[in-house]
Amino acid sequence: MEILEQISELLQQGRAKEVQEAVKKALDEGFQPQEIIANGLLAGMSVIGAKFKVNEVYVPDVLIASRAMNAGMETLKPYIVEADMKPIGKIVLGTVEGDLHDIGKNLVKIMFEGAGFQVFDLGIDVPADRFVNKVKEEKPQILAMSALLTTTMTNMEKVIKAVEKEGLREGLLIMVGGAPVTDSFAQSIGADLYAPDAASAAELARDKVAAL
Ligand code: B1M
Repeated sequence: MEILEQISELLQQGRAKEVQEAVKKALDEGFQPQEIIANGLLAGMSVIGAKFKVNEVYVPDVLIASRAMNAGMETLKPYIVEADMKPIGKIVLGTVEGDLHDIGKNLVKIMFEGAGFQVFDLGIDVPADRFVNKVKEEKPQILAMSALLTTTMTNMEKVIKAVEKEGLREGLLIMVGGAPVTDSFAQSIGADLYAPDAASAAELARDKVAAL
C-alpha cells in the first residue's frame, strides 16, 4: 500500500503513534507536508466524516481518529513552520463558544504560523469576552474564528458585536471560516475576510497584512 494511503487507513483506525511513524516515513520518501495533509491525513478524516454522517462510526471513533489527525499534524509542524522566522504580524484565533471542533482550527494555526504569524490560540468553546480580552491585550492585526456547526457559527457575529462595543474594531481584520461558513455569511455578519481552507486562510492573511 502506498504510504499516503497507509496514513489515511491508520488515521481511520485511530492509531496515532503509527500515523506519526507513517508521516515520518512519507517525509523520508520525499512527500511534501501539504501532500501528506491533503492525501493522507485529510483523506482519512473525510472517510471518517462520511461514515459519521450515516452512523457507521460514532463519536468515540471520531474522537480517536481526531487524536490521530492531530498527532500527525504535530509531526508535520516543524516542516511547515520555518524556524526562527520573525513574525509578520499577530493573530488571535479560536473556535467559537459552544463548538468543540478543533482539527480545522489547528490546521489553520499551523498554516498561519507557516506564513510567519505569531498566533495566540484560545482553543475551543471560546466566549466573546475571551476573544475581546485577548484582542485588547495583544492588539493583533487579525482576529480569526472557526466554527463547524450551524448552531455555533452565529456566535461569530456576537464576537464581532462585542469587539465593536469595546471600540476595538477599527484597524482589526476579522476572518471567519469552518465547514458551514460561506463568503456571503461572513459578509452578512460584518466579517472582513473569509477563507474556505487553511492554506487560503494563511495566504489571505499574509496578503492583507502586507497591504496594511
Ligand atoms: Co462533529 N459535526 N459534532 N465532531 N464532526 C460535524 C461538523 C458534522 C458536519 C458531522 C455530520 O453530521 N455530518 C456535524 C455538523 C452539522 C452542522 O451543524 N451542519 C457535526 C455534529 C452534528 C457534531 C455533534 C453535535 C455530534 C453529537 O454530539 N451529536 C457534536 C458537537 C460537539 C460540539 O462542538 N459542541 C460533534 C462532535 C464531534 C467530535 C468531538 C466527535 C469531533 C471533533 C473532534 C475535534 O475537533 N477535536 C467531531 C468531528 C471530527 C466531526 C467531523 C467528522 C470532522 C470535522 C473535521 O475535523 N474535519 C465533521 C464532519 C465533516 O466535516 N465531514 C463533523 C477536518 C477539518 C480539517 O476540516 O474543520 O472543516 P474543517 O476545517 C477546514 C475548513 O473548514 C477550514 O480549513 C480547514 C481545512 O483546511 N477552516 C477554516 C476551519 N476553520 C477555519 C477558520 C478560518 C478559515 C478556514 O479562518 C479563521
